[in-house]
Order: sequence, then structure tokens, then C-alpha cells
Amino acid sequence: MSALKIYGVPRSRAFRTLWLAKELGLDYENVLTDFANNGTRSPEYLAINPNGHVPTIDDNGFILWESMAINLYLAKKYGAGTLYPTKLENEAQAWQWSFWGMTEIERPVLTAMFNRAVYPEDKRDAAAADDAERQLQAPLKVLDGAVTGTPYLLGGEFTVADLNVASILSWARPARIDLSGVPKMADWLQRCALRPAAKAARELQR
Ligand SMILES: N[C@@H](CCC(=O)N[C@@H](CS)C(=O)NCC(=O)O)C(=O)O
Repeated sequence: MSALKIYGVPRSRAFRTLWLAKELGLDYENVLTDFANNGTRSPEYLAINPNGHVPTIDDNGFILWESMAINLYLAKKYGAGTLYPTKLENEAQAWQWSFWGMTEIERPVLTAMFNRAVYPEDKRDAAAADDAERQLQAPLKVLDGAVTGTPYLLGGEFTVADLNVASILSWARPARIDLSGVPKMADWLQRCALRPAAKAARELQR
């Protein structure tokens, strides 16, 4: 039995943590708690995450929820000096990009994806999707600028900052977000997505 349990099906935000676990080479158990069959609402699951959302981790008895907090915690614990920056300022930049991803881009990417790819055709709101795509233009330009002249957000090496933001933007393709105006950002996203650990995590979604 693994000391680390990751709750959540791979097609959910648990993907972020599964990708990170693969980057770090962690031994983990993926508990396939699924919102589609109300697994996130069972009394057992609500006892560890009263929000009824995934992902949650149980790291040898330590329970943590919120995908970005989980990833920052695991990266710091198991990847300090590689995936997790050791310099205080760089650590703060990893937080900056993680919070930025959640507050500036996650909602509009999801809105576009749901209304272009997930909801049944007759429930899709094309105007809401277009509006969400418009909202993304400014933050995606910010990201494009941040990866112009540097391969990754914190410099030469891929870190948890890249993983956290790129995992949100893994929805950009099903959301059919036009990235032609942000070519550096599109290249960066591709670099992140082609990492063996990212591919291995996507395999879990099949
Ligand atoms: N801010 C949370 C959001 C978690 C979240 O909403 N997860 C979705 C799946 S991607 C979920 O559990 N939905 C099921 C539900 O609300 O019942 C995080 O990033 O961990």
C-alpha cells in the first residue's frame, strides 16, 4: 500500500497532481473518486474533503485539498531544488503563477471548454464561450510575455509553476482557444505537454 493516496479520477483536476507525481517519480495510489457517480458526495469522502471536490491527498495521514496547494506541497516535499525552487523569491514566483492560474485563467478556460466540448450540444452557450475566450486574451498575453526569451516561467528549468499553469491550459485545446496571437505561450505549452510525465498522466485519462 502506498503512503500517498491521490483522490480523484484522472479526467478531473486530479490530473494536475497525477502529472506532478509522475514528474517526481512518486509511489502513489490513485483512489478513483468520481463526481459523475456522486463519489465526491459520499460520507467517507466528505470526511476528508468537506467541499466534496477532487483532488485531495492523504500523505501518510496528512490530508490536504485544493489542487495548487497540493502540488506546491508535494513539489516542496519531494522536489526541492528541482521542480520546486529553493530561493525564497523564486518560491514566491511559483506561488504567484499558481494563484494567477486559478484566479485569472481557470474560470474562462473552463467556461469555453464546457460550452464548446463538454455540455450536450443543445445546452451549449456559444456567446458565453466567445466571451470567455475574449476574457482570456489579456492574461494569455501576460503569459506570452513571461515566456518570451526564456523557456520556462522561472527561467531555464521546468518547475511546479509551469506545471500548475500548463495543467489549467491543457483545457485550451478542447476549449478551442485560438493561440495564434500568443505564439511563445503556445510553444511553452507544447514544451510542457510533451514532457514524458505529462504524457503518462494523459494516458491515465484514456
Ligand atoms: N479549487 C478546487 C476545485 C476542485 C473542483 O472543483 N474539482 C471538481 C473536479 S475537476 C470536482 O470535484 N467537482 C465535483 C463536485 O463538485 O462534485 C481545486 O483546484 O482543487
